[in-house]
Amino acid sequence: MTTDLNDVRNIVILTGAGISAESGIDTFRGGGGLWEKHRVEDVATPEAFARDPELVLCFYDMRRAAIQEKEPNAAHAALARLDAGWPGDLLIVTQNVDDLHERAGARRVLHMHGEHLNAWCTACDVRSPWRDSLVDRPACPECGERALRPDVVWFGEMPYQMDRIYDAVRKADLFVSIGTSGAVYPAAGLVRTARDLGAATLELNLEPSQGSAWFDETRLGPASDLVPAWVD
Ligand code: BV8
Repeated sequence: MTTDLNDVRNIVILTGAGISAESGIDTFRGGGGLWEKHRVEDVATPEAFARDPELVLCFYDMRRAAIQEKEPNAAHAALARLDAGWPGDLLIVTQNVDDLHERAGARRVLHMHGEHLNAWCTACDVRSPWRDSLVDRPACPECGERALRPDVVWFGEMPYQMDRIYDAVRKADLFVSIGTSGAVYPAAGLVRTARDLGAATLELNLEPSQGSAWFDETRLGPASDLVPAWVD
């Protein structure tokens, strides 16, 4: 199977925390990662939110504030260039909840784990753009209820727009994974679906991921080197 851009028409690109690492945003697993400072079950599950909303809201307040100080890096910019000029189908399926793909200029982006810069009202079910703190339980701009939570997909919750993701994977000639450990499902299973349906598969990562065996080709290194070299 060829992973050469000259030979393909429809592309799905899965990104993870590693593509934002060089922008200064902590990854989850690995030296000093987010999950090393906080146990997943303490901050990224509905049970944790019910048990200790203040801890969870503080955890997300800290990350929401941090991403607003960060800038996209050369990997985000290269994907935005590819998106802007690609004549075929292209979908960037990101597990990331930051907005660096969009701020780099990418348009065809799908946040399967939600977005930090939205708040979700559990009273009226409306999602609103949100850049401030949630820990003081501000009122929902839509209904006025103090029922806002981060608009992110926690463990045990269904990722967003899975039907649209699988449609894109079914049509893909090429599936590229960038900066993800392959630890979290169903995102980590997408490469196997793509491969089973005949797509070529390429992994660009700092180190081999848990799913490396499923890729036709793995290139190791920082995303800010690998992605521009692949795109340009
Ligand atoms: C669900 C919240 C079902 C937002 C996150 C099998 C099938 C289905 C589900 C499961 C399954 N087995 C287990 C499950 C349950 C669970 C799961 O996968 N658990 C794991 C831990 C075993 N999955 C779920 O709960 C999912 N929901 O399945 O629902 C369902 C069905 C019906 C009805 C209802 C429900 C929900 C998963 C989403 C969880 N939310 N985040 C937030 O806080 O951010 S997951 C979290 O991990 C982030 O979203 C993150 O995106 C994701 C994956 O992490 P990575 O992005 O890969 O980051 P990581 O640090 O791990 O790795 C970074 C990589 O980058 C490394 O490889 C590193 O080498 C590399 N790197 C570092 N620097 C660079 C670099 N690469 C390049 N350049 C660099 N400079």
